[in-house]
Parts: sequence; C-alpha cells; structure tokens
Amino acid sequence: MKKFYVTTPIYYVNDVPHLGHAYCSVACDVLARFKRLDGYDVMFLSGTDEHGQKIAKAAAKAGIEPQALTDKVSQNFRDVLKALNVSNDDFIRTTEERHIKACRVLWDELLKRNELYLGKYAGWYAVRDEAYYGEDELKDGPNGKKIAPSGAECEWVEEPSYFFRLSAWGDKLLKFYEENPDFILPHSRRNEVISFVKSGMHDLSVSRTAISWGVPVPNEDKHVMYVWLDALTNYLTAVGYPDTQAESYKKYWPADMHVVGKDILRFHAIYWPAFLLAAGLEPPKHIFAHGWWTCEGEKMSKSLGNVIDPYGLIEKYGLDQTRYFVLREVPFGNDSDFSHAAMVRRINSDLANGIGNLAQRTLSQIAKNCGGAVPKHGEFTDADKGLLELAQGTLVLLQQEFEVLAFHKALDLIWALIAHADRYIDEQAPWALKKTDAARMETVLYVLAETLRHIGCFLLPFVPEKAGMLLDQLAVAADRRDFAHLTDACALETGTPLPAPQGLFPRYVDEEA
Ligand code: ME8
Repeated sequence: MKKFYVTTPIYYVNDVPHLGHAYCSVACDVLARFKRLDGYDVMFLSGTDEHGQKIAKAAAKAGIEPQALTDKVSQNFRDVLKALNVSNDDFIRTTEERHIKACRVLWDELLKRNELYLGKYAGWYAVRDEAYYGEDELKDGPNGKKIAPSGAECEWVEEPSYFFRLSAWGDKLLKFYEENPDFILPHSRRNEVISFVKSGMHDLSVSRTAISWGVPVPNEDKHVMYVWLDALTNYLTAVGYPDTQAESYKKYWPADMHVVGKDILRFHAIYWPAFLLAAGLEPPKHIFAHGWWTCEGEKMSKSLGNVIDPYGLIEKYGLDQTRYFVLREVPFGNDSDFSHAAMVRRINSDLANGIGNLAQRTLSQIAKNCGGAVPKHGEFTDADKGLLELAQGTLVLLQQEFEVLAFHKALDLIWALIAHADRYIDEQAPWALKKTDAARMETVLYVLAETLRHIGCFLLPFVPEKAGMLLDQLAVAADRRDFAHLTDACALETGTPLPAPQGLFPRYVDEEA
C-alpha cells in the first residue's frame, strides 16, 4: 500500500488557538483525508511545542509552573482540532517521555558523528521567534532595541553553548535542493531559501544554559537543547524514533509533507534537513510554506485582542462552511486578510447556490417523480456522456492539484463540474420531460445523481459532514465512498430507495445587517 506521512507544525502553548492555527490544521486534514480516499496508508500528526524560553516566560507571567501551563494550553489545541473535525492519527507533546528520549538519542548521534562541539554563544536572540539573528539582519527599533526581520525584539545573549556545524552543510544543502526541485513548495519560496544558504551559513547554537525549561542535554547538567532542535525532532518521535527498526518508522519515515507557516520555513528547509543528513537519516520529501492570515490588515495576536476565534466562526457560519472558506478564499501559500463579508459571499454563492442548489433540484425531483428511488437510465446521449466523462476525468486533475496543495484549484475543478451539471439540468429540463418522455427524464436524473455521487466523494476531504450527508441521500454505503469506487461511472443501482432530501447548505442571512 502507498503511504503518506503529513504533519502540521507543533503549536506553541503560549497562545490561544486562533484562525491561523485552525487554517494549517484544516489544510493538513483535507490533504490527509484526500490521500486516505485515494488509497494511501496515511499517518497524520499534529501536536504542541512546549519547551523553550518563550513558554518559560509565559508561565512565569501567568505565575504557574511551565508544566502546568503546557498541560492546560496543549489541551486547548487538542480540543480545537476536535471541534474542526481534524482527523489526526496522533497528537504529540514535546514534554512527553517518548519525545525526550528521541531528542537525546538524536543528540548523541550528532555528537558521535562529530557534528557538535562546545563553545560560547555571544549574539542576538529573539525569544518570540526562538531564533538567533546575525547583526546584519537587524534593524534599530525604539529605545535602542534591535528588531528582527519578523518584527520581534532581540536581546543580547552570552552563554556557553554547543554548536552544530551548520557551516559545513551549505554546499550539501544546495546540492540537495538541486536534486529535489520539489522539496520546497510552493516553488516561489525556493529562491529565498537558496539565497539564504548561499549567503553563507554560520554554525548554529543548539544548547542553552541561561534557561532550564527544555530537554536536558545528555551528560551536561547545565545545558538544555535549543527548542528548535527539540521541536523539529517531534516528526521523528511520532513514528517511533529512535527505534529505526519499528514498524511505524520503516513504514512512514521520511515524512512526505511538512506543512508550515511561511515564517518558519527557514527552520524546516535548512536546519531540519541538515540535522537529519548529519545524523545519517533521510530528510523529508516536501516542505510546504503556507501564507499568513491577518485581521483587518493587522497580525493577529492575543495582545492586540484581534484574534479570530475558530469556535466563533463554527458557531456563526457552521463547521464545514468555515473549513471550505479558508481553503477556497485564497491560494494556499498566499497571505489573506480575514473578512466576514467574504465569508458570507462564499457561503451563499458557492455553497447554498452552488452545490446546495444542484443537490436540492436533483434530489427533490427524484423524490417527487421517481418514487424516491435511484432512477432507471436508458441509452446515454452525447450530453449525458459529456457530463459523466467530466465527472470521471476530474479525479486525475484533483490528484495533480493535491500534489502541490493547490486546494483552491481543486475546488475550482469541483465547481466547474457543478457548473456543467447546472447547465445540463437547465438544458435537459427534466421537469418538462415528466409529461413528454418519462423514460428520458429518468435518464437525465440518473446522470445527475451519478454526478452528485462523484461530487460528494470529491468534497469529502473538504466538507466531510456535508459531503457525507449528500452521499447518505444517494444511499452510497460508507465503504463505497473512496476514490476506487469512482472507476465505475454508473455505480448507483436503479431502484435503491433514497431518504427524503434535506437541504445541505442554507443561505446565510446576517441578522445584524
Ligand atoms: O512556530 N496565519 O508555533 P506557532 C496563518 N512551535 N497561519 C498561522 C498564523 C496566522 N496568522 N498564526 C499561526 C511555531 N499560524 C513553532 C513550530 S514546528 C516543529 C514548531 C500557523 O504556534 C502557521 O502554520 O507560533 C504556523 O507555522 C503555525 O501556526 C505554528 O505557529
């Protein structure tokens, strides 16, 4: 069986889960669900990033122990995944024993291979990003502060530290990018990584002595691991590392797709493959950097009080409406500004008037005029064949778009099929055939029902509940909803009783407007 290992970033537990976190998790969920339907054995991982200075500081501010903070906030992230109907197979916390063990074994491996050495770090550090910055990258801010390109404030740090020999990996990384042109997606992000590596790499500080909230470095009481080395290792831990003979490790590693926000591409596309290659492990196949959601043009943040709460969206607009909107509104990889007006437009035009209306028109005519059962089809005309062929041909196009996580283009393809079906129903006018040619009316409604079966299967990854309802209304059994069951263009069996049709997507009427 083909396998697919997909991951979200692990979320910092100093924040409330907001639209940005929901976005990435839903995107990975859509990908995982698509691959499962397409016959892959999928491993889908999410989790929380719980160590480091940022978390220690947040706990101190809240007046609680870091472990207590992480227990509470990690659960909030777990809960929001559930509320979003995200189907992750595992949820990892970096404070778990399995993970601490994995980090320490990886460390020993790097040390054994002479990839680490003890030195002293003297330079700039941004706690918000948990990142080291070179002097040349910084700008002067107010009150003599130094500001990183991300906008984070930097502080001067001097401490004994272990270093990873990153400077020795530049050429090997460049060769790796050249040999794997699809490693960094979307392709538009590739150059920024390559030019950063070409500009020359310094060895990377990978342990800290000024803080203690982290994975202890083996045999070095005063050092804890740099939080990014710890965090990135989560992708290995979850499939069984350090047991490289474990069934799950052999099956799933290397990861097929790490989906990350564009702000953390450098860590995933540079440090991560360097650590792995240095430890003699295979790097992941692809890193996809998605874009950023802002709210009214501002970065969302707890302190600005402008975070978009996923629970609020689900309550106001519905779960599947929310999932659909975030993936339809903007190409995955681009930035977007959240707007309620755009959300309402999408719900009404694409969902209520688009798929909702097509399903309603078809299913209510079947209920009224075909005795509430799958109609009988006669010989197909060119128009019938044209629609069925488009439905059949859509799968391979979707598979191509999913290779590069072009969710909006995948949805475009499904909506092109819906538009074709809308034209077909208008042209064939089954309501008029009722009196003149009942047999032809049944054929037309059969073709539409089959098209809806295809659309239902294609929509399952995006809107699992609503697509499930649609397939229920066509009496498609739960074990016949995967893409293998689309090889037959006419799988619906004439005479199968259908349940009474129910609306899928109501129009959204803004009561406050
Ligand atoms: O960076 N728009 O965690 P994090 C879109 N722990 N996506 C957003 C977003 C926004 N406004 N805000 C957050 C970390 N995200 C590290 C990762 S991985 C080994 C360690 C999404 O909680 C985006 O995918 O700050 C981002 O990369 C992710 O949440 C994690 O952000």
